[in-house]
Amino acid sequence: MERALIILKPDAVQRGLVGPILTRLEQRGLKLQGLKLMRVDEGLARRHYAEHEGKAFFAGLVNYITSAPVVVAVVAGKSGTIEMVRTMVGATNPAKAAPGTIRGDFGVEIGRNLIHASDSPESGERETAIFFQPTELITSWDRATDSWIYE
Ligand code: IDP
Ligand code: MG
Repeated sequence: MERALIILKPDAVQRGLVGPILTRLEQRGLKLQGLKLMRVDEGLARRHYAEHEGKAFFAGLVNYITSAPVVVAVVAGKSGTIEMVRTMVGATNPAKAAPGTIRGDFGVEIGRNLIHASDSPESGERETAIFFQPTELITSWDRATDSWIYE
């Protein structure tokens, strides 16, 4: 089992792309474990993007992610889910992202690239814990049917 934290960034929410993007993830077969609309404050943004602190784009990135509401989701699936989601998301720079990917179909600016997705199982767990309380997540895995149990 693997899970990724997804953030539909302010531009995705403002442009009305929450439905189309979540649809792609759901249609692929991923299961939603958590989902909410929220505002990210500066402390949360800095914690989430700690690995990028000191980089030239860091201040702009924090500004962007805190500028308006986002939708955060946790999507889960079998081993390999993170890599699959990253492939669906596409390259960081939408201008260079392949057609058929989320960034490659909906975006053009690296500073407005629509979506965040965890890049490893470890970051999936770390980022999920930053954005969701355990009680906000549906997490029971049914070994018999190899699928999530929704309560
Ligand atoms: P990722 O989102 O594809 O994993 P990262 O390298 O982890 O890309 O960068 C995190 C986020 O920082 C990107 O999604 C994008 O919003 C922003 N970012 C990365 N590089 C640049 C840049 O060169 N200019 C502006 N923003 C950038
Ligand atoms: Mg990243």
